[in-house]
Amino acid sequence: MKITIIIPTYNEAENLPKLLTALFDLPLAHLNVLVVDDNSSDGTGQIADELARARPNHLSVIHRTGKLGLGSAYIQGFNELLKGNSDAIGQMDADFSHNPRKMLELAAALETCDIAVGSRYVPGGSLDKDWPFWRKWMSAFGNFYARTILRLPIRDTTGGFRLWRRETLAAMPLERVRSNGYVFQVDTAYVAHKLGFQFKEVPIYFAERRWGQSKMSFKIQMEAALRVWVLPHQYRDLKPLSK
Ligand SMILES: Nc1nc2c(ncn2[C@@H]2O[C@H](COP(=O)(O)OP(=O)(O)O)[C@@H](O)[C@H]2O)c(=O)[nH]1
Ligand SMILES: [Mg+2]
Repeated sequence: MKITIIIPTYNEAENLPKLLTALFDLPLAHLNVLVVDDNSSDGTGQIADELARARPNHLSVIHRTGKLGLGSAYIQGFNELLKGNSDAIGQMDADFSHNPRKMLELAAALETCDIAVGSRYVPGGSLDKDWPFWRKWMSAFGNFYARTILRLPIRDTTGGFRLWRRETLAAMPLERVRSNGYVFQVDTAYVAHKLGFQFKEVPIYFAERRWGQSKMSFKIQMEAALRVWVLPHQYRDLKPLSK
């Protein structure tokens, strides 16, 4: 199975080289990475280019003009990879919140489902042990909110650690996805669910980022809170695909 992982980056110069080393050390025979960098001011894009020169067949980089958002970075990455020959397409953050070794478990889970999801909210999953109570509560509430309103069959709806079968993404109307912040994860899970695709959740420990700053903002949270109510209307025409 040829897996390509998309890593969106915005100011991840410290994290990206270490993460790529960890990923390419995994015992996965055919692993590629696509970095989508939004013209980071800390030089992440140039660092990615240098690393790509060292691994021309396994690492490629898309450079965008500025901070255009996580959702649009993934959509651009998905569209690019759907032109190629990857069997599975992954998503993960650049900041080590997602343990690269868990990609092995996601890959194993994908054998028997359409989308494997790294999950903080199934037994065995958890949030950073040093997070204050209010942060844990906000995260849990956001998940409960989206999952309940949209009747999603997964516990972790906002996480960004996933592995998709190529055919699943190819069947999705990606050009209709408008969510750009972390609600993008909810949006794509909702579309996949409405089309009848099957998920499997793999428990993960979500660690706080080791270097750099979070790009989470009040604006991104408001987008999420409101968009959850718009999605059922936006996708009211979607029906399970007959397999
Ligand atoms: N290309 C791109 N990447 C982004 C953008 N916003 C966040 N990211 C990346 O998305 C991932 C998750 O963002 P992060 O700030 O860690 O979010 P948090 O974990 O919720 O605080 C990281 O790899 C970021 O570098 C963006 O606008 N464009
Ligand atoms: Mg993070």
